[in-house]
Order: sequence, then structure tokens, then C-alpha cells
Amino acid sequence: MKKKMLLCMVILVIMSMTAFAGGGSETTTEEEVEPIILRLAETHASDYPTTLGDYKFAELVEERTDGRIVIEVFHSKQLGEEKAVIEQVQFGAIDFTRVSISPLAAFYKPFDALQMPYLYRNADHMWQVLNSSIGDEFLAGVEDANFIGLCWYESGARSFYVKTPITSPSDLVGLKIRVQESALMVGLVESFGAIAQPMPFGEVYSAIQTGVIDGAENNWPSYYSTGHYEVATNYIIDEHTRVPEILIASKLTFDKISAEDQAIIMQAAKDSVDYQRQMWTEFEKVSMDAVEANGNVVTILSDNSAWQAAVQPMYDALDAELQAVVVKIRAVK
Ligand code: GTR
Repeated sequence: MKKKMLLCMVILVIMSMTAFAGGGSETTTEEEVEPIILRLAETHASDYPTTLGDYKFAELVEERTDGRIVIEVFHSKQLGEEKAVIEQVQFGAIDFTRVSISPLAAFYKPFDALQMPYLYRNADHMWQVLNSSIGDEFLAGVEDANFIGLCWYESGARSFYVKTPITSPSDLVGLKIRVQESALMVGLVESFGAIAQPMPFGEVYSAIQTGVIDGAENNWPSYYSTGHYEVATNYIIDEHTRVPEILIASKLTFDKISAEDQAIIMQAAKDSVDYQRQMWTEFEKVSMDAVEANGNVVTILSDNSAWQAAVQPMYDALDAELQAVVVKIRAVK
């Protein structure tokens, strides 16, 4: 009898312990689910329009996953310069980045077709293309290089700025001009007879200041926000390229996420675009006003045919596949 009671008591104690452990662990798991923390690298400062787009994207992802996925934005090159960041995204050490497609073209060559000089008639034309099946095919295609293309951001048009006066393409002959780490941009600058100097973005200011280079090229917001306008005061609005910005994820990171969360991330990126474009328009105006208030020589061209003619050989040199993409882009109304 005693033995039976003892056995019953032991069983009861074990049962209650198991129940406690089970019940307890269920509540703790719910309460203590750790969010997945992912990192996004951005080259620009915290208040730059692309960074504001990144923040919007991160905010939407966090909201729509009820805090299960948190994306931390590391702006101002905290995780490195663009080329190094792209490499790290490719092997999964960084989860996301927002970059210009110029350096990304070294990893996915077809991007060259999207960044040819004087390709788009204007910003609207570029957005028609990016929002069409052409843009979608590029976002999907970049998976071949181990990236997931999420969305496009605005980046205006790039123009040259140099230390010396400039009014025509011939003023660029022999000048040392910094370009992004992109073969296409090297070719573009060489088409004007300048000497291309590929260099990370963060080194440009002091390179101009110390005379290592004579100038560079970029859009209004970058010319202003980097302070390059202080050291290369002649800005000629030749608008030689519109280079889309892109938000990408590492395929290695993406593959670890559930299909449901992947869809949330994709949609959040798309839903951040309007906000980024609006921030772009505002900051472009702020930049123009600030540069003009600084007394820089800004030359607006009424005719850029000489500039366009100089880069024509680049089209002839494109391979047949990319030439076909160019034809499709030009046909978009
Ligand atoms: C900016 C672009 C950056 C970076 C930079 C550069 O317009 O937003 O991502 O590519 O140009 O010239 O390096």
C-alpha cells in the first residue's frame, strides 16, 4: 500500500514538473521571441533621400512583421564603401544595401544597358522603364549574381564638376576626373578625352582638395551633401547619365526567411519608393539653392548635342544583347 502511494506521489510530482516546464516554456517562448536583426548598408548620410527611403523600408518591414524582423540602417559608409559592401552582400555578411547600379554592374553586367549615357529622355521616361517589365526583369535577373532586387530609387542626373571653368566637352580633355568603380563610367569619361580615376566615394573630397584629381561627376544632392561643391566650384549641367539606385538583399539572407516574410519585405521595398522619390525632389531643390547661394558657377546647357555625340561610340561598342535592351528602353513612351 505504502509503495503504491509513494509511486502515485512520484508520478504526480513528475507530471506537475512536466506541466510547469511545458506551460512555462510556451509562455516564455512567446514573450522572449528574439527579433531577426538584419543590417542594411548605405553610403549616404542619415538625412539623404536614399537613406530616408531605407528607413521607410525598414519601418514598414518592422511594422508588417509585428517586430519579428528589424532592419538596422547603417548610413554614412559605416559598413564600408559601395564596392566592398556589395561583395559582402553577395556572400551574406551584410543583408541589404542601397547602391547605385554603376558599381553593381561589375557583378551583373547587364546593368550597363540601364546606365548608358543620354539613354533616357528625362526622369519620367526612366521611371516608365523601371516600372515596366524591363525594370522587373532586371530586378529578377540580379539573382544570378546572388542578390535579390527589391526596388528602384531616384538618383537624378549626373553632371561634371571641376575646379577650372568649363563650358564645353573639350574643356574636359586631359583633366583627371573621378568615377565610380565602374568600367562603363571609365569609358564614359574617356569618351570626353578626360583621364578617368576610379575611386571610392568617400575619398573624392580630399582628392579634389589636394589636387589629386581635377573634378568628378554626380547629381545635385551628392554634389551638395558631400561638400564637393566647396572644392570644385564649376558645375556644368550636361546630365550625361541617369543611373537608377537599387535596393538589394543578399540571396543568402533571403533564403533563410519564410516565404511569407519574403513577400512582406518585397512589398515594403516597393511601398517605400514614392516616399523616397518625394524626398529626392525636395532635397534636389535644397541642394540647387545651397550651391547657387554659395556662388558656384552653374552652367545650364541649352544644347547638349556635342556631349551626346562624344559618347555615341559607347553604343556601338555595346554587345548585341545589351543593344537590344537599349532599343527596348528607347521605345518606351
Ligand atoms: C551617388 C550614389 C551613391 C554613390 C555615389 C558615387 O549619386 O547615390 O550610391 O554611387 O553617387 O558617385 O560613388
